[in-house]
Amino acid sequence: FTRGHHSVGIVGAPSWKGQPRAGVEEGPDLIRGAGLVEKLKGQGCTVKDYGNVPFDEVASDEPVHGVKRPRAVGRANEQLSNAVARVKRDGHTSVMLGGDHSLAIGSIHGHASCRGELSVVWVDAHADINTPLTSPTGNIHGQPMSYLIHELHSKIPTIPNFSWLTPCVRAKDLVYIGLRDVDPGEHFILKNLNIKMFSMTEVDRLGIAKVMEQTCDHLFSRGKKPIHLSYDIDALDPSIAPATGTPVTGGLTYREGIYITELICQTGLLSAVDMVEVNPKRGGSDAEISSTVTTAVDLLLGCFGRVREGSHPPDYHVPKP
Ligand code: NNH
Ligand code: MN
Ligand code: MN
Ligand code: MN
Repeated sequence: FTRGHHSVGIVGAPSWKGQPRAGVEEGPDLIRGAGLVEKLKGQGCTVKDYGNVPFDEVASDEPVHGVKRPRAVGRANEQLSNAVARVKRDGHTSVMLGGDHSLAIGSIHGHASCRGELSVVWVDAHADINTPLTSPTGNIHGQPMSYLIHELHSKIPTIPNFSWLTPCVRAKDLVYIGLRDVDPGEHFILKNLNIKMFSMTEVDRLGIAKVMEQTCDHLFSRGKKPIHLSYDIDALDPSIAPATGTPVTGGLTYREGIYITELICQTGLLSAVDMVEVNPKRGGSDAEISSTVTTAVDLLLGCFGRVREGSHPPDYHVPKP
């Protein structure tokens, strides 16, 4: 009675080390605590929760090429890649709950290791495609796409605990939605590799319906690949999702954010989702935290068949008096 039957496998990735602000590691349990599993089941999904990945401790982790906490982030992503690969082998659509956005490295790599070439839809205020050498901060959550893109491979220096990682996404298979805070090096890369992007300017110009139409046209023009949706909660406007590490004003409305998930669900190609950067310690009040977490849950429900017009079971009958 929703759009098709979805079998969902949830992996929690409670790590903050791709950025400096504590609290984002509480994301997975907070999102579960808001009833994600129950709500997915309530809309007809089969759900298996694989729990949180038990990330290894890393003793000493000095910066390398300016990259902060490389060994912990590298090892965590290797573990996460294996966890997501298992979810995919078991036949589920993978849902990775972060944690910071550096965890997309392991999530996308694990997904690609089972399904081959992917389309990636990256919904974010930020492009997260700095190389270690263009990064203004050294935070790996601003870098994950540069490690994953074939075309950038020669620009990535050797970083400890990343030797397991090989690029698995083509520049033409990536689409950005929601950008409004892009660093100079990132902008050069986006233009140079001709990566499809819908910044907030395009969302304003076209409206979200055309943005999604053109996103699908772009991705499907070279055949249909499984979709990896990587959703940074900071894509949404801080008025709805304030509890996040780097809020940027002028973001997606709740309705635009939900519309993206409804259209991705409708493609029938959604194969993995990341929901990242929910950080309760960055919320100014309980109301701010709960609005952020509720929005994250609603976006995930939209990925798996919830539609705003409502729905009914196929055998539904209006009771006779
Ligand atoms: N572009 C900045 C950096 O590379 C900020 C990235 N912050 C994010 N990305 N929250 O989604 O550090
Ligand atoms: Mn991000
Ligand atoms: Mn972001
Ligand atoms: Mn669907």
